[in-house]
Amino acid sequence: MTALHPTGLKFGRLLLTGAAGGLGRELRGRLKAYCDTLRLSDIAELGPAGPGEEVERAALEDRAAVLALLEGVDAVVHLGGISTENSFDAILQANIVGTYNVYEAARRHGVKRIVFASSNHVIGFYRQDEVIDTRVPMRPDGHYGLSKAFGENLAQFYWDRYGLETVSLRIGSSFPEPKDRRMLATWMSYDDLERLVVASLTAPVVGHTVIYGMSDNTTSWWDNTAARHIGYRPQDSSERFRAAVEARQPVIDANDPAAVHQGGGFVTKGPFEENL
Ligand code: NAI
Ligand code: 15L
Repeated sequence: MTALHPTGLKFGRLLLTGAAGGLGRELRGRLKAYCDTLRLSDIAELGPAGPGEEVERAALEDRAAVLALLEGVDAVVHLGGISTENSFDAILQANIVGTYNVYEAARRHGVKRIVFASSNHVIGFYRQDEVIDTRVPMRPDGHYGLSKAFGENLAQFYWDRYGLETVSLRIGSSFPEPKDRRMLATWMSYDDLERLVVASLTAPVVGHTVIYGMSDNTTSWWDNTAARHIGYRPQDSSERFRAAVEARQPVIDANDPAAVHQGGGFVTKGPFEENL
């Protein structure tokens, strides 16, 4: 970290993985205010580097490339990887091997903190009629959720053994607006995403903290009390979209797994079941 910034500390160089994705494209413009140099990486095309940017195309499963990617970096916002359910083999490379490579490179380069994009799918099998905090046992709802559970465990291990700090963001649904009734509970606006990422980067001491990534929604299944020290204060709510969402989507059968579990449709057996 170098100079002081009005909202906290300003970093010398921040690395944003998954920078070509939905959240990455959103954060690309927003994170520049918090660092001198924003290094952007993805397996996909990122376009040319703008002022204060560095662009490095890399596959997360390429250990040597990831080691080079983290050189000279103060902190990482790790969004890269497969972001929905997929085959175990695809998830294994991008999310499990890929996240391991990021942590190992961070350790070797002495990076102090990682903000890790976990997901609500690490707890997808909890029911929608219960409220859970950040300390409940994980109940992943598929290969994707399992890979994020691995990422959270990796973060805990690198904190316990090496003192590398992480905030694991169990993001609900971060899109321009909630797409269905479930997302009225899980939605996080892009402005709140920025608040959450910046709070996670700048909170003085985080160890390994898990926090749910959601706006201040009226319906909520998640309790962030144990993560209060991160200083995240959501300022948006899904409520202004409720009427439109409820008009668009008929009430789902109460016994439909999508209406029963917090992970929604992710909990059902899908096309990616293995037949070994
Ligand atoms: P996205 O799918 O739009 O972006 C992910 C990016 O990672 C893509 O640009 C993709 O090219 C890149 N990527 C995939 N495999 C890679 C590999 N092997 N090597 C390097 N880069 C690779 O996803 P989105 O929505 O932007 O999410 C960002 C992160 O946040 C993901 O890790 C996702 O799992 C997590 N998340 C997002 C939520 C949301 O509501 N948007 C909810 C919960 C978690
Ligand atoms: C996720 O983890 C996905 O990345 C995102 O695309 C949504 O499906 C989200 O969860 C959700 O649960 O709505």
